[in-house]
Amino acid sequence: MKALILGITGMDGSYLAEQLLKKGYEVHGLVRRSATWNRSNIDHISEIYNNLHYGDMTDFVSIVSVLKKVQPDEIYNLAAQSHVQVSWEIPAYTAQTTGFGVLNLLEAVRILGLKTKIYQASTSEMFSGDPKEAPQNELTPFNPQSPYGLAKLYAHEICGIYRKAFGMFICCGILFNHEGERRGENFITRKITKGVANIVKGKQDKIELGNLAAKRDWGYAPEFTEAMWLMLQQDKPDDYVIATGETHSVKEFAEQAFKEVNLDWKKYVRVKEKYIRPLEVNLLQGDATKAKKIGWEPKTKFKELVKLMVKHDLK
Ligand code: NAP
Ligand code: F7E
Repeated sequence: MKALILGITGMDGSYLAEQLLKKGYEVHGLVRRSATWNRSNIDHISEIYNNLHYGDMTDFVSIVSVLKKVQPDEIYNLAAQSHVQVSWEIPAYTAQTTGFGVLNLLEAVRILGLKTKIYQASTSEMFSGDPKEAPQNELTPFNPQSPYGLAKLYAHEICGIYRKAFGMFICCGILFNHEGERRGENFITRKITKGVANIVKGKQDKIELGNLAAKRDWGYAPEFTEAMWLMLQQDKPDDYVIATGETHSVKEFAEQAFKEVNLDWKKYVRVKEKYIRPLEVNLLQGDATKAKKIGWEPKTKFKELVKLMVKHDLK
């Protein structure tokens, strides 16, 4: 089996590449040209050195060219401008990459006449986060609160339309927040765990954060990337919520992370206006009952997740 991972240099892409190689796949990846090295998450995976192809989701020609060359059995589209707050600063670019880029991919597969199965990385940011709607499942109405959420909703809906219209095998995983040792350092969990480690090492004296009240359903990324693969192994394509079912506030995450090193979070955390978003998704808590039916269940829960991330950053 041959898989192509779009977004292979990101957190999920790198975990998924390792997992697919273990399952015996030939793994290919799309990489962007950048002036500085952007492959630190995959540098250790020697099996894919010769299978990395330059391209960009906004560049249709490059997508067609890579697909024609690789002819994959499965495509995992994890490529996106994935930062919600940044999407307020570059809304048009976010729409082009995270939204319209997916249309480029679907059209390329369709025009080339490939029978490739496609996984699309949908997100809980397509929900409003209104506490009255929690826990959210596959039937909860979408109502995004950011340019990122809206771009992902376009991608999600166009996948559904191509699945119905052209019989394409496309699965969308509506994944709730998932974190890990390779999480980008400007997402809240890693910002906190890295900050805690830096405070212990004497490299930083405080952590500046935005909304401490927002609640998220945080899981462990390698378990979530396993769910992506599982979806594509089913007889029929479908959409699935992937989540732990637990919800915790940003404040609770900070409190727990500082507890790991016996420090009081209140002495080190400051609220800074610039990290508060124009609109917020207040409460996310996923109901992954449907995914359970295909054999997926979360294993790592909140405290264990905080512990493993703090431990990693203390090294
Ligand atoms: P990430 O670490 O930010 O990785 C994003 C990947 O997309 C990187 O490899 C990046 O390449 C690539 N990329 C960005 N713009 C691109 C473009 N125009 N063309 C080609 N590649 C591009 O994201 P992640 O946390 O692993 O998440 C994976 C996917 O799941 C994303 O689509 C994200 O939106 C979605 N998602 C994430 C979560 C979560 O909690 N992590 C939850 C739900 C959905 P560079 O390295 O070159 O920047
Ligand atoms: O924020 C609050 C912030 O940036 C989580 C992406 O992977 O998951 C991620 O999106 C919460 C929000 O993730 C800071 O306001 C407070 O309520 O870690 P985050 P996100 O926005 O939930 C979804 C499912 C995705 O699909 C996305 O790709 O934390 N918060 N203070 C802060 N957040 C950040 N980043 N920085 C702060 O200082």
